Amino acid sequence: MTTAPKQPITDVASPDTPVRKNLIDLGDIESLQILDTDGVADEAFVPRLDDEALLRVHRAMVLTRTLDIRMLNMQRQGEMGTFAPGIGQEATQIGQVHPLRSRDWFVPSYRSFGAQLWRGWTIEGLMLLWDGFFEGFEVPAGVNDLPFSIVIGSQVPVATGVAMGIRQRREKHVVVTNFGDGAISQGAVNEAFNFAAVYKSPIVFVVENNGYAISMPAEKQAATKELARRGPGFGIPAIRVDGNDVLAMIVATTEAVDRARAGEGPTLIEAVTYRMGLHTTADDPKVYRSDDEVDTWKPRDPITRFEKYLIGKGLLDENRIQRTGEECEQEVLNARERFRERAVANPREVFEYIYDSLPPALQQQKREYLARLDRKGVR
Ligand SMILES: Cc1ncc(C[n+]2csc(CCOP(=O)(O)OP(=O)(O)O)c2C)c(N)n1
Ligand SMILES: [Mg+2]
Repeated sequence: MTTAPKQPITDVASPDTPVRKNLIDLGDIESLQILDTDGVADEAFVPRLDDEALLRVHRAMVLTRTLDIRMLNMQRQGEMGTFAPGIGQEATQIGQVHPLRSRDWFVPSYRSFGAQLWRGWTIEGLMLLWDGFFEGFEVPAGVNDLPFSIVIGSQVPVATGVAMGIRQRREKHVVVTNFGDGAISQGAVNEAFNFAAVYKSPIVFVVENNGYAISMPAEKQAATKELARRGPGFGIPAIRVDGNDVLAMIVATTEAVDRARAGEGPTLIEAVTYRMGLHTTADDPKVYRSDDEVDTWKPRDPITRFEKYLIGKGLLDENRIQRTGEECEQEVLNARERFRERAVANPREVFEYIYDSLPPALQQQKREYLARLDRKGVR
């Protein structure tokens, strides 16, 4: 599929090994890396983006991380519900939606802040959503995305159905859907692969191999280390991409989206990345992985790596990096104010919206609950 010659990418199991020296023999599976850990690009493969577009990608990654960190603080202070941080996966996130047009479809899993922000979801909307307000699920005007799914892999057959519909209606839209190294074990995901391939559906499957499904390491999840290998068995061309290299993600996704739009069917992109932080705010990864392991991934941080590249091109310097960080922080804080204005819970609503008429047992619970609120003086 890609016209680029094969590029080695680092073996996931040995992240401390210098990137270009650690070849993996993938046989018929192509792999792609453009930026090395020093931020030096293989210019032959760099996507054609002007300076402004490159800086926009950088800012989007910084904003994503800023939001993640701020929301973690809010959660620890009791102002946010449980959520799934994506620290370390920013390049995978921005790269996978970069080539999409507004009327294309993005059908995400729950760890997709970066991609959703790029698609136009608002920061306060995402905050509302993760704080349990249904208003946060409203899809932004102008895009065709679906809200994320927390039921592992369940969004993948839905996304495939959307893509099959697009083809049946002879539309030119494309679907990108993402899911994890754990989700790829789900039967429904594999059924979706088969449907997509047989019906040549315009869909790009992005499996974000971040090393873990909660505490389950990827090497215990699947006997095949390279998840991209799942593609060819279904008749789906696949590529293994360095998911911490935003340029490689953009190139791979652009080619896959172009193929889909041209009627050539699905592609599977394995984005090899690492979840630097918690699975969710309810998780403590220290119980199942060492700090040393996490440290080995720090030199591959997708943001600092891209910054090194942009500094080398003369587009960024330390001052500008600092300014971008401060601007993103301010943007998130402003959104937090708007979130606070809207995040006013009405505890009397908890029995609404699910049943048209409540079953007797729930009617009883509702009466008891409302009486309790009355007793406590909760309005
Ligand atoms: C059907 C289903 N089973 C179990 C869970 C509990 N669960 C939540 S996240 C998760 C792990 C998913 O790992 P992966 O697919 O690698 O995605 P990641 O969280 O790493 O992004 C599990 C088992 C769930 N949400 N849905
Ligand atoms: Mg995972």
